[in-house]
Amino acid sequence: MALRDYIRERFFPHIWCPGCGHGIVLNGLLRAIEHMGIKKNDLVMVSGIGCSSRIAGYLDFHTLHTLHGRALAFAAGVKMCRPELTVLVPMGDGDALAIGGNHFIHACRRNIDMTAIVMNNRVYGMTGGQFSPLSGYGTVATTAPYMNIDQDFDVVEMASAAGASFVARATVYHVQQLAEVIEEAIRHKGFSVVEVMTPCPTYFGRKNKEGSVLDMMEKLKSKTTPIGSKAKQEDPSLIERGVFVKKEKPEYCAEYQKIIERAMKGSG
Ligand SMILES: Cc1ncc(C[n+]2csc(CCOP(=O)(O)OP(=O)(O)O)c2C)c(N)n1
Ligand code: SF4
Repeated sequence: MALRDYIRERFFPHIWCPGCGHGIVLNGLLRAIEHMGIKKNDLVMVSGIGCSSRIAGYLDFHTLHTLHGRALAFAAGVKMCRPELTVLVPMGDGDALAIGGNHFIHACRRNIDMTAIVMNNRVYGMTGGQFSPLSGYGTVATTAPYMNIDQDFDVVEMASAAGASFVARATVYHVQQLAEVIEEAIRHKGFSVVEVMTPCPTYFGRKNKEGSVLDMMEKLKSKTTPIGSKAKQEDPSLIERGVFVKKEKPEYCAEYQKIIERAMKGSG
């Protein structure tokens, strides 16, 4: 199947601003799906609301465009009913960790076999640049014109601590690795989280004087490094990318099936 066959061309042109990284995530996702040869009917993409969540609308799978922050709850319902399907959840950082924070930590804890792609642009893009739990202390946003005093979450640490069995970080600068890590996440049996660092030049970039889109992309290159690199030892401020957690853990749907079988036998 060609990449084009997975796209709903009738919904184009897309809504994203020039330089937005979300299109690169869409590209990485499609390359991973195409490489794995997943059939359109075997994949369900569930999203909430946000610029990032629009990905679900542009792709020709079974898609649910649900409520802001609630995508993982809907996705869990789909997966529990049809565990044989691949379930992917593209999310914004606000969607995943502000309004959806509770769903996020419990999805990690339960280890349901689905993949959450958290597009971290450190801002609420769709609604006009409010700060998110990922913006970070000292940044500026439309709702923090003098300075944001909220500390940020680290998505990787949070997902790992909450129990996700696959946790990774990628960037939209490193496109090849992005597709590879998404594929590894989809193949993993359990709840997978991939944080993707991606620019919102329109709100985060402009407000925080990050320069042009190219400057923002350059920063993704120069401020990140592979896990455990020598560069990290020399400069601890670098952000690591790669796979942080990959472990075997009972998967929720499989465990639930065992309970159904026990109940059918009538044994307590
Ligand atoms: C229940 C609810 N609350 C608030 C909103 C408004 N809203 C829509 S998208 C959004 C934030 C989007 O930010 P993020 O999830 O980080 O994605 P981005 O647009 O940056 O990709 C908000 C607050 C909504 N649609 N529904
Ligand atoms: S507002 Fe930001 S996140 Fe939304 S499309 Fe524009 S650049 Fe992308």
